[in-house]
Amino acid sequence: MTNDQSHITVDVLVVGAGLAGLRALYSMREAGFSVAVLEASDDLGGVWHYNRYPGARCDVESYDYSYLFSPELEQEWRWSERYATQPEVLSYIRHVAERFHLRPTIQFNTRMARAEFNEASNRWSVTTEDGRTWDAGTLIMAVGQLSTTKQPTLPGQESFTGAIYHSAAWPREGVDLAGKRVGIIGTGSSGVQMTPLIAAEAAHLTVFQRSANFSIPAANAPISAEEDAAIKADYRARRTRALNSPSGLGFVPNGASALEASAEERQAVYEAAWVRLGFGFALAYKDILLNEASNETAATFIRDKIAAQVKDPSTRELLTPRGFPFGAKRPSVDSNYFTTFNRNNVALVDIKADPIKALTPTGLSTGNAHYPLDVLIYATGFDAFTGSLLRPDIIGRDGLSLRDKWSAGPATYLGLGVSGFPNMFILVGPGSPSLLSNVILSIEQQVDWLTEMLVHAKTLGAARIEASPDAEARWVDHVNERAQETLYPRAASYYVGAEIEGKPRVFMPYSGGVRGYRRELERVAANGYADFGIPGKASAGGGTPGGIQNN
Ligand code: N01
Repeated sequence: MTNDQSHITVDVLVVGAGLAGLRALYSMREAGFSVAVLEASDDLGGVWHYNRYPGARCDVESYDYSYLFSPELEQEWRWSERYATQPEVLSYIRHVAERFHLRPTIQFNTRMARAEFNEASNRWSVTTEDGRTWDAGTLIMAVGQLSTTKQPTLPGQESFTGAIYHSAAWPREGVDLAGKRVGIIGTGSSGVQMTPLIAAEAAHLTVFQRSANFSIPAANAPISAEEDAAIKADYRARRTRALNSPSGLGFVPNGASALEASAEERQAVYEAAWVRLGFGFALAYKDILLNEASNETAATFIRDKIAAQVKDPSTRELLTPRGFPFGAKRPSVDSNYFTTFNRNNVALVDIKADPIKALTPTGLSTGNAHYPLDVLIYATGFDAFTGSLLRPDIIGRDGLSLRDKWSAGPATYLGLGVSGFPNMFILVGPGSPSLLSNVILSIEQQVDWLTEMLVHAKTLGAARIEASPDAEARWVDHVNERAQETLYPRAASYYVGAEIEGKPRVFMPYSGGVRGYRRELERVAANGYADFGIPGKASAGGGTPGGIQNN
């Protein structure tokens, strides 16, 4: 890295110091590249730095939601619970940064404003909001898929005399909610996680619900010393299972169809999955996410479970998800969410039937009622997948901006490369397993592959790596075909861009699974990365360039 303070030259510039950016920094540095990391915040951790709301917790099991690149790290780190809290995940990330000396390379409080590809030099010129410029051979966008918050502006918001927070911009010092009348808008994973804790602390809680969603119990538990030792003794095998499972979570799908089982058998299988599997419930039968009738058996089971937890009949009905298949919209994994509505200090308001009209100085008004509030919490989610990628100006070849390129929705090759944007790569971007997978495993899979491709290109002296328009078009078709085989497109979710009005409706994550995705990465590598325009011969056994295989 050459550095005159205001103009810095590196081989690789990574944007974002969350789980993806840190892993990219580690690998690129190990491969001998000079690296800088730009981080807009004053600390690392990405979403785990920002989402500090009460109850924030990982809903993938801790031993799977952790880096697998270092067996030593695996053995050293001791998770305290099956599902780690946000503070524990953040301290894990900090530990990784210290242990592998990552922190000194990160430029904190440095937000990328613009990046432009220089066709003569085959390098990116990046400008940050503080006026510095960065010259990089490779630009890696590790900005997260759920990192640009969605905060509706309600009429009268400025008149509200209480406090307003967003779940993903929670004050670091915490918020004292004792004795307060609190409102939460949003019942996705964030709203579902915070509701029980806030209900226990606040004087009164009103949850404003637009849509009910499915939720599976987390079955969280402390990890005993014996359990920790047993997992660590077999950690490699656990990782192999995860790498070969559809979503990288290690659950092996039941090979049977839900429709082949008798009603009694199904009930027993669902009961067993319900008490232990969390997300894995969706794999209790192989076709829950593929076949509507199979899905309905799972959905009915969950609806019954919800009904059994909620005493008041109208609240029960309101909390019951209907009108879309289970799992088509990301389900939550909860701890005591539904039973919280049995408390005397908790109310549920149906804002689909009675929409919010405005905030007033003292609370929130719907068409039919006024709810006095001291604190309003937006748990309204994110501009998913593309929000953070489209925030800076990114200008590729021929003056093409990424915003224009993606005006009808994101198009990528493997979720990693974008035709017209040479030497720029996206981690866990649209078109990759990303949010349909154990994201940390997907990050590592991509980073390892990308590192090898960059080393290969360097060895050959290839200065420009760019996904061909053809390969990109084929991949976009393939992503859509795989999605159409599933029930995912049957819900208005952030998977299809439904969370933001006017956002193009495109199915964004890759639903072919982490193993299928990895096979595709391997095939592209074996072909000498020809679809990325790297000259040279394919290695033996490479198969047909461009021929995407279904796995
Ligand atoms: O956001 P969401 P989230 N007026 O988009 C409602 C990850 N995550 O922050 O469904 C009123 O899921 C919206 O209603 P509707 C995880 O991937 C992980 O909860 O659009 N309501 C919905 O109820 C998750 O999926 C963990 O009708 C409005 C809610 O707000 C993702 O982050 C924990 C509204 C938004 O739900 C996002 O979760 C938490 C409006 N204008 C989150 N706009 C882990 O455990 C939106 N809503 C790792």
